[in-house]
Amino acid sequence: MRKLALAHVLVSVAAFGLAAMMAVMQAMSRADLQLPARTADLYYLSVTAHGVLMGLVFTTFFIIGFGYVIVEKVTGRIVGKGLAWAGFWVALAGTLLATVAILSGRASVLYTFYPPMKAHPAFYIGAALLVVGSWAWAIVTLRSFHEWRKENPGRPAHVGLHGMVATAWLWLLCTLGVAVEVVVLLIPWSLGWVERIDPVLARTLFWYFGHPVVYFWLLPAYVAWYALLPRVAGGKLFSDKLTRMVFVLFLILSTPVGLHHQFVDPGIASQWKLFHAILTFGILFPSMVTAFTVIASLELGGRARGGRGLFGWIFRLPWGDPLFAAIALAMLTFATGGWGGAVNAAYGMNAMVHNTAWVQGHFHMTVGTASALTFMGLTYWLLPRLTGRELKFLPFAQVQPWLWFVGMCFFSIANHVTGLMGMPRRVYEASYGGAEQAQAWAPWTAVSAAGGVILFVSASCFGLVVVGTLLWGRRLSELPPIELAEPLEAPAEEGLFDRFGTWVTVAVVLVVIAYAIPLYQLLTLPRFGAPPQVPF
Ligand code: HAS
Repeated sequence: MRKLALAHVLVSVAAFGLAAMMAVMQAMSRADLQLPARTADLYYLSVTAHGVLMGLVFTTFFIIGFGYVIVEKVTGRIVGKGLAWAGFWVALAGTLLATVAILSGRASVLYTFYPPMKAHPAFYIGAALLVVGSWAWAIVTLRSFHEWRKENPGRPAHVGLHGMVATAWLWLLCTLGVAVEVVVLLIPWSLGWVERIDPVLARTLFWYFGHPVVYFWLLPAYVAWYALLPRVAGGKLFSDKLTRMVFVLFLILSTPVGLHHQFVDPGIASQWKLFHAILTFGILFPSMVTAFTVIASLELGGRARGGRGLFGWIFRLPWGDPLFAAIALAMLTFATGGWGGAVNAAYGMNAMVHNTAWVQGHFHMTVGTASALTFMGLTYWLLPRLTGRELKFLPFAQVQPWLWFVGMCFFSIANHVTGLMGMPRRVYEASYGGAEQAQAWAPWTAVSAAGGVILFVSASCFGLVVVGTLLWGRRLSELPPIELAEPLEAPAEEGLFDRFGTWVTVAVVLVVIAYAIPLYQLLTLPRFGAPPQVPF
């Protein structure tokens, strides 16, 4: 398993490194700094590469690698290693295909690849292969869980595995949307087999996938927050039952909410947008429960370490441990970014922030920190356990999460503010044609650029520790143990939230209720479709 997990983690780190180099250029470009060779086509090539490599490659490969570690730890095996490796190579081939298409300037369609902007067919075929390869991970995870459950009837799986199983089911359910969009609509259209494409139908299928994918990014981070962090903090998991409820709520609510990305889209009845908005507020709840449960677990640890008074326990927590610091700062950042999601979800307020810099502020605090910073901290924890080498340049690993936190505060807060001031997202021309209103944004975009530079320094520290460990890490006489947190009260037997068959059925029914009629209405409208528009 170690080689399989390590292969995925290393691909994720490579994708992160390439994407981080693009990011610092973008942040400075948005501040209207006249960088050498700064052109519109290079900017959109870079934003596409950054979004795809960070949002779709770094996350997916890391989640799969971490997932195999959790599955093996709890069940004692990986059922279907051949399929797991086949999935890795298919996903890697797809990633390379799409990346070459992007870097060659023939797929500057951003990570959401909205048609009628058209990329080279290799981009869409690569994306499809990445998804198909990831399905192998989901099947291997579910098979391993199933085999373990047959041998342990009635015994509840550790919450770490429970969370990864919920993630695997969620992933299989939500990727159906993007698979249909790419294989049925985009690939034939990009090959010229069909002349026109329906942009709203493509967007609807994309966002069927596009919001639940954020919980594919978040839930493995939550697995680390619930199944590792309490033990690292020196305590126990405050509530095993609440944890299982959280993962089940994400499984059933993550997918039937995608229309909240399309509040301003034509062709979709507002009643259905409102229904998705209501369910979106439902999905705030499991994260609020997470905040409560994880903080309570940390308090148990802090007090076990001698913490006194109302907040004294916070200072007793192991802030010198890179894994702990990364996750704790990721959570703090997510507290802000997550509530920004509630603003996004509010039908009225969304009209103010949609397609503004506010949204990029939101997702750099969520996927860019809640998930990404947790994954960087986990990388420090995984490398010695997968390579048998001691973490190299530990001080850099200790300071890197703080640099990320500070840099992200600069970057994201500035983008939230300029978003509220009306600054659009995804716009290359940073002087906005000299518009007077844009002058007010300039000081904030300078703060955002400074944040981008600090983030790049942090990413460089992360890369230095990873490469240093692989090349020069001292060989350990034995592998550090993989120790999962124990709950305050261990459940004696499986309960309501362990019945995945029931909850997957509920999830599918909710998806049908939320999407069948809007899609039917869309398909029965008179639709004309759009010819391809090749950017640059
Ligand atoms: Fe979002 C747009 C709504 C969560 C990512 N989101 C995006 C986009 C991305 C994204 C990538 O309703 C842009 C897509 C694009 O390119 O157009 N989002 C939400 C809501 C939530 C949410 C309601 N988003 C996420 C997560 C993401 C993510 C998670 C990635 C991982 N989002 C939206 C909406 C839009 C949107 C609309 C469309 C906007 C538009 O119009 O374009 C919720 O799930 C958030 C719930 C979270 C909380 C916070 C709980 C706090 C916790 C930590 C507390 C811990 C502490 C511990 C304080 C309520 C769990 C500290 C203690 C110590 C001792 C350290």
